[in-house]
Amino acid sequence: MTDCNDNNNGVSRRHFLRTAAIAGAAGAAGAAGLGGLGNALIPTASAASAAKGANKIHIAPGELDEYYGFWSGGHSGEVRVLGVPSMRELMRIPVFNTCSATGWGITNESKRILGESGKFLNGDAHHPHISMTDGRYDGKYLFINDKANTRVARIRLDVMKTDKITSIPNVQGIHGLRLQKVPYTKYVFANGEMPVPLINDGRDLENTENYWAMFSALDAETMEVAWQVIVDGNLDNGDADYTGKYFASTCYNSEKGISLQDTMRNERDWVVVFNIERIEAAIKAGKYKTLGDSKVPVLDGRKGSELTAYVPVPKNPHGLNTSPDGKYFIANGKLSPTCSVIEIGRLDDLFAGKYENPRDVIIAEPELGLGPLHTTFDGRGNAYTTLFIDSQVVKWNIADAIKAYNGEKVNYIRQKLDVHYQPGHNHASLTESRDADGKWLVVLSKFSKDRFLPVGPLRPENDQLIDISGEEMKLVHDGPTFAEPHDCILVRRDQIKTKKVWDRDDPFFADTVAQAERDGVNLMGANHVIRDGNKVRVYMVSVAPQFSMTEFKVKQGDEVTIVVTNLDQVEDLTHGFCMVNHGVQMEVGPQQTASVTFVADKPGVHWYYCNWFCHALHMEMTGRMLVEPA
Ligand code: K7E
Ligand code: CUA
Ligand code: CA
Repeated sequence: MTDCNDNNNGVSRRHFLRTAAIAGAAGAAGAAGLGGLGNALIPTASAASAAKGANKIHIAPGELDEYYGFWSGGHSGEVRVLGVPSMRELMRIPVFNTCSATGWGITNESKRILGESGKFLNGDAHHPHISMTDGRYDGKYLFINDKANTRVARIRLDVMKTDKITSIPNVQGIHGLRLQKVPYTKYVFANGEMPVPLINDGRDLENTENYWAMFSALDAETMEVAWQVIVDGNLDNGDADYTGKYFASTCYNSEKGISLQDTMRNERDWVVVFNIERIEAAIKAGKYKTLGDSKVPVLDGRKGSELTAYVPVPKNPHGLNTSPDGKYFIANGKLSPTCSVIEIGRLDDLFAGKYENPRDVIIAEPELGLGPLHTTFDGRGNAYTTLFIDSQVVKWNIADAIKAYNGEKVNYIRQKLDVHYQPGHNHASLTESRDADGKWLVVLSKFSKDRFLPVGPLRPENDQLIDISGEEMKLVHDGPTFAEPHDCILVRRDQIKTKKVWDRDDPFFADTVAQAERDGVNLMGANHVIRDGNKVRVYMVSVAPQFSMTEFKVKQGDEVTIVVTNLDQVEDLTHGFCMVNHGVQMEVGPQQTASVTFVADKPGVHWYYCNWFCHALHMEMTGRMLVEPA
């Protein structure tokens, strides 16, 4: 029989998956690996009992969702916008990728934003986070990291377009990315994951003792790197607190190992806590240096520095999450079946040197199951941790976990729910803000296996929606996704305010408007063909279903810039411009100006057409470029 008829055999398939995952991890870990991992024998609530949730999941045709969800696109390099709870995909926002539909990476406006790094056609977007004011989402920006090419990008949420991309110097592989929550998002914090020589120009290749990782802070408005701090080990995931004073990050490679085995040698790695106040004071006092060509001030936060504190936790931790009540940093154990709960209220004393053992700031270390990766919160004192190896989400009570750590006999585990399969991140509605409302939980499962129609060897992932509004978690939806959202963020729909048409003075195309002014061209008016040596700028407007210019003539070898301004003011009336056989395609939204530059290298007749469906006569929305032979 086929896989699909195997439904009542779910238990044994799950068992197989779990065994395979453990075997895989243990094989990688070698003998020292997972042998000592605690038990996972706590009763499991069945996914099959997930019939009715208290929340309404079905969003009827024409109804709107309660939440925006922003999904990172992983190594597709983009960001995706979903409606939650329907899990309908609403939009894709190209960031580190090239987009055929919108012309991201092709248009002049996008190339200016991509800058020099636009030569890279790939990206690896992991962690989307929304700017905050006083610990609440303010809906202004979404920031996201690029692990692949060491960048951080910003998306304007009013138009849902990427508007800044910064390449981070002195580090390799930006992984963890989080924002300052309080008093507002002044800084974007970015973790450099892979240690490299301080000046990485080939002079020092082999001496791994001299490889270092750094913590970077970007100014959220200018997107310039404000400062960096050198750390011991490496940096994985982190989060900021609700006072604005502290940021904490996990380190899985305290060994500064080069091989997998090396990185698992130590029984403990650590959480490093950054003292933002002290870092800012040190910058002000000029106690920094710069490295190589970079002008970014770099501070030394290695062990012994007063800028950082290193708190040992079980080996190779992964996620780090701040509870929405502002009380705890929770480090997820990964190779340890535990989470380590750090009381943020003790950090002042830790930095004042009042603890002999830095682990005294840990006030609970609950045993949760195999492979805890990320934790999220319902705002009611419960935490939800993904268990990668167990393919489960465990709901546990933080206050009870603290009691248990203090020797009381309490069961802090509230429920374990099977998810399908191997979950990475999970994310509860509004969980990174003071407004955590405990309604929905999204679990981003890395494998879908048998949950969907088979589509060849490459399968979708499975983002599952779980109703957490009641005592019991209830699985309500399977959501296949293409490679590879790592993480998502859910925000109430009233917290995002979008524009329906572009403002004519929008900075997104201000450079193109400035060029038109220099050319004496009124972008809203007549056609112009401006020749400037062998550069030709062609200005036209679009009104459905026509381009104002239906032909223009250039010479072979000319560098042609097409500037299209969409005069339509109608909501949702986007035009496009595609020059056939020239690799040129772009979106031109209502009241937007967009431009693209290419070389007219082939003599002859070349048609252009509108590629966004705009009118009954959309097919007829065309024109010709006539290229005279050189
Ligand atoms: Cu995949 Cu947040 Cu990059 Cu964990 S990370 S799973
Ligand atoms: Cu204009 Cu299609
Ligand atoms: Ca380690």
